[in-house]
Amino acid sequence: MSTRALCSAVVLAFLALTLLAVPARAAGGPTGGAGSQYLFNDSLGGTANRVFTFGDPGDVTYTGDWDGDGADTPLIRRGNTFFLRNSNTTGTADAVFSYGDRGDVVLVGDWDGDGRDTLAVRRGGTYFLKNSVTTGAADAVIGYGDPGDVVLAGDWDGDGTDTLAVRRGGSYFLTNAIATGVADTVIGYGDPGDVVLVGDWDGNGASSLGVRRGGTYFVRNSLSSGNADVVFGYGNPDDTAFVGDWDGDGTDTLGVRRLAAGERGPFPLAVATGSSTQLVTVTAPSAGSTTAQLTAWQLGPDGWTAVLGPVTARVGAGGIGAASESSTRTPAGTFTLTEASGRAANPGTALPYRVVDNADWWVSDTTSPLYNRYVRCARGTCPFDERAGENLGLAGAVYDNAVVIDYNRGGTPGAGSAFFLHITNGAPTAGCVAIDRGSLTTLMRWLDPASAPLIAIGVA
Ligand SMILES: [Ca+2]
Ligand SMILES: [Ca+2]
Ligand SMILES: [Ca+2]
Ligand SMILES: [Ca+2]
Repeated sequence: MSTRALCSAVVLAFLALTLLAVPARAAGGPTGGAGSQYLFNDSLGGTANRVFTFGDPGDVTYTGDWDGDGADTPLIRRGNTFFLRNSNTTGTADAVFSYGDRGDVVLVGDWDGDGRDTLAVRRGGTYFLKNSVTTGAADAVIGYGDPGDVVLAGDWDGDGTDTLAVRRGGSYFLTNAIATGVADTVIGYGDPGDVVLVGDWDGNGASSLGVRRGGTYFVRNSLSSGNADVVFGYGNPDDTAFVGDWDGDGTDTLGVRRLAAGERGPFPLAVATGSSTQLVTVTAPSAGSTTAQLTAWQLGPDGWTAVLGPVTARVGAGGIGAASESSTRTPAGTFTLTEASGRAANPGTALPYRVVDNADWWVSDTTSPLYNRYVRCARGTCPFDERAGENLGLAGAVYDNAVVIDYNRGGTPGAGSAFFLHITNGAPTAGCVAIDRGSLTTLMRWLDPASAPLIAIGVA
């Protein structure tokens, strides 16, 4: 960011789903994802021209211009210890320092305009800024926005100094001073559910906004409402993606982070976490096994760590693999977790939760346009074959609480329907994942829509 480029941690959206939550990370924040492999591209569009490895696959990482040479490079965080690298090549850390407390939220920016990026720690609406990548106390303390705000860092006026913006839905409240105060500019861009990127796309020195929808990026070169100036594709829809000036030419472009060949990070199976910061893994020892292990993982200050489990899970009587309406296999793959329901009251999940009764259904009629959707209708009046529908109220205690596994939510006929993470009765399931009631309650209280939680199911 010495060239007033901005690095941003961008979050992967699952835009096929309308229940998308905006993950809380934003520009200046961590890159997200897992893997030691970085694929940087010096152009908007095209393929990566810098591919290298750094750190461990489970590390939490950032990017910035630590040495002021104009090029942004990676930084690993482990608690309150930081390991920086000054070139986009495979190698070990060039410097190590400590800042803040283990649990702090960290932002990257050039707070004093000297061409070097440094850290700020955020505690609610208060920011403790440091102007060197060295161990020591904060150089400045400011307040901005509200504790719950999504915060971006950028050089909005092109004066060489990064300042803050808060995002509330599709509106951005920008300030140009490192001082406590009110917004200088308010603009609208994109939709409230969009993943936002901050960068200097045209090299004019000032940061502006872009949004990501799947693998397509829509960037704008001015801080004003309007249509995208450039639209391009990069990487895979399940990549995390972030912004930086990898070659120091003054123009920001994109990078992605992935598992290197043979890597699976701390997880029991290789999974593309994108920019999600919560992951549930469900792994069985063989494709035919009906018993699996469930573990919950969180990307935090120490990287990806297990926060629940492993606990025993029962899976489909047909094991794990390709799911269909005519099998009892649990679908293998990685899926979002965006909503929950149950016959009982919400046990304390932040996911959208629906209390169900005998008029609540999940449609398994492969001939219905409502296939693999939730529908509410009184028994005997439903616009689908009720014999091919799962009545959520009549399903018994196993459905006292359940999280929907977003498999086949597009409703491909016959590809399988009604997959949930629910309470076990000790038996194999018809394709769901089932765990004990206490563990499910703990898991549901942990699941946070702002972390875009995923479930990865497979054989390992
Ligand atoms: Ca640099
Ligand atoms: Ca600086
Ligand atoms: Ca500025
Ligand atoms: Ca560049």
